[in-house]
Amino acid sequence: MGLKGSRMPEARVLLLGLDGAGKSTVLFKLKYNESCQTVPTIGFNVEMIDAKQNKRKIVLTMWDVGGQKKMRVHWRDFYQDTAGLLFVVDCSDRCRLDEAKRELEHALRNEQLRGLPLVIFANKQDVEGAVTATEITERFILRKTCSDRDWFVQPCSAVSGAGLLDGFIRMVHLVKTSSDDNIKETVKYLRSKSMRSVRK
Ligand code: G3D
Repeated sequence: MGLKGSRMPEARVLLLGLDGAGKSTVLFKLKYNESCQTVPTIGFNVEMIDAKQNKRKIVLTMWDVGGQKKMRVHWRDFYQDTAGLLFVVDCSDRCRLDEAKRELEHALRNEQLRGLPLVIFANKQDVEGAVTATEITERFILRKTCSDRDWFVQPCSAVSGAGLLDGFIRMVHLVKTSSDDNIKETVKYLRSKSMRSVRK
């Protein structure tokens, strides 16, 4: 998606996770610093959040796609042009960790997400007995599964906001913006042109 009229470089980030993991709560807390009454996401929520990458201003367009089983088949419709993946895990729900792992692995196997940075929000850390970020790293075998990409597991509580900004900033620094790609394309084009003129 382009930002008509905006000169700021943009990166599109996909917020995925099982239903009830806390995706919408994460998104609204990050955007408005408020908790809100969420309803199951049928379709998607999208918010633009301003950020700073090094010293320049960028915009992250965050897509929160419904996590219910019937919605997961549509996740791939959102993969194109994605620059980073935020995967939210409900760490208080031990029974669904394997399901979350399976869905994450399935998404990561998609060619369109190859090599893209991944930040996992190990959410609901405020709940007693919640699985820790270290346990998520081990249970999800992330060192192996994500050996071909940058990844990070951020413990957080979307309700209190603890850890959210840290995870968000991590993503901001890992994503490539659309203008980075444009610059690379331009450099490639100029190089090929100069090579042609050298050969003449
Ligand atoms: P989803 O968008 O991934 O489907 P939601 O998930 O954001 O709708 O959150 C599902 C439920 O989990 C909500 O509670 C929400 O308040 C709760 N939740 C989200 N993040 C946290 C957290 O960090 N800690 C705790 N304790 N709860 C959280 P309800 O009761 O509205 O279903």
